[in-house]
Amino acid sequence: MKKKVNHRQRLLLLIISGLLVWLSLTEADLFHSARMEVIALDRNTDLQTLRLSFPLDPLLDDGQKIYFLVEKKYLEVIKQAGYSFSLETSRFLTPSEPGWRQWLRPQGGINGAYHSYQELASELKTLATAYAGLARLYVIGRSLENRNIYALKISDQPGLAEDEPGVALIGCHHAREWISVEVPLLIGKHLLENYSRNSQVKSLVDAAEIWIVPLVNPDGLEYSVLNYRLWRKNRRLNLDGSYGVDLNRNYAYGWAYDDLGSSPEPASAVFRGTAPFSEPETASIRNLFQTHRIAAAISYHSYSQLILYPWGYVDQPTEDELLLEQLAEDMAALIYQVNGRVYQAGRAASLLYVTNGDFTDWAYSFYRIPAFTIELPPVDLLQGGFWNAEEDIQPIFQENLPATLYLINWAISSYDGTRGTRVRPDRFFDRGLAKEAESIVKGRLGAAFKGKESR
Ligand code: 0X9
Ligand code: ZN
Repeated sequence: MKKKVNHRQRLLLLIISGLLVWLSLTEADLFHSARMEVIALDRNTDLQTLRLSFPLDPLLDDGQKIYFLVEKKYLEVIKQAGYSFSLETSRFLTPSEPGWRQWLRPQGGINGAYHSYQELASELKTLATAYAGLARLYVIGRSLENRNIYALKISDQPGLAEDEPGVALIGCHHAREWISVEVPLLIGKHLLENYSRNSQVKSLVDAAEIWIVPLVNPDGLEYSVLNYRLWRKNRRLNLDGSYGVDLNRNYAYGWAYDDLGSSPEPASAVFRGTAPFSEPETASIRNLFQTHRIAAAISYHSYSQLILYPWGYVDQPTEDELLLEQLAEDMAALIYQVNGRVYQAGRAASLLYVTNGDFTDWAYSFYRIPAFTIELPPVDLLQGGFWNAEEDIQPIFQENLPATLYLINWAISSYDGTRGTRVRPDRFFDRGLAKEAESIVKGRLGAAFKGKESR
């Protein structure tokens, strides 16, 4: 009996000490336990071949070196393949770095002022109830783990599909980019709270249908909050046992165009999935676009302070380069006026890097609408990367507000009901896609777009 008690006590002690160790883990420990390292390579290295050969997650380009996040298990093979790199993990995640703890241990719970899936769901429900005459909450799809993908529709008659341009404001394709949930959410909140006292807001809400989709990747966000802060993809269990599809490589246009802009390797941070729209999360965005006349879109990401427009899959101009460039530059100027932060405007493939299967290439090509990726602050990893201080949520929202209102206004003033009706089959990679685009576009002209919305 005595022995048994001792055994139990020991077990309890073990559990308690285990818990204590777990609670005292810093983010750096978690980072290490996830078996990731940051490596830096000289800019002159043949990065194309390297990135084709190993799953690397680009983090930062400081002008001399390029930094990548990579699983530890690849380090030796990369070395053996003749690449020289330096290990930089400690530089990025040193608990003694000023401000570092503050990013990672915000007050108000593990994710501080940022919204988890549940917190977002209840905030959206509260808004839809409080502003029933202006907002309706729709579920446009469900994630792999069965979470709702919410879209808050803001318009003067939210229950009706009117002949008005739709504007889609989308956040969090990538789990670790928490700020990208907050910006579209706060923009939606601003429209609702200011409708009755601000004539500019009223005229935009009256004449457009604004779709706020703050969280495309709820499973990924949950994983980032609870398990691994730097998680990027969704939570698909892949055939090789690895997890995740990069949702911003899973759209149909130019999908799998090459292995540089996306990867066929399931373990890669930019794995494109097994087929276009293989993921329910991206399919929910397709669903929204198929059933509504979206005339302009912004997909919020972080970080880098950029406003990017198609093409992303090749460094070539679209037929609407001048318009896209003009809109992006106007938005950048409006952003600059608020807090003096510079967001560079440019073509995605040339200003950042090539991607294929991303949201904006698809939205532009299928619907021929202006579609932008806005990479929110900070400007680089040394300024915090994916960690934005809680106090920066408001300023980042504030600086993005006028630019977003400007795009909504543009969508209204240029709307003639035909945008999205000029798809050209010859611009598609395969005939299946061309056919799909044609039928969608025909549908967009039909009466199905007007009338009562179902939730
Ligand atoms: O890689 C992405 O999906 C986006 N950057 S992020 O760091 N937020 O992951 C950029 C997408 C924009 N498209 C291109 N650069 N082609
Ligand atoms: Zn992103």
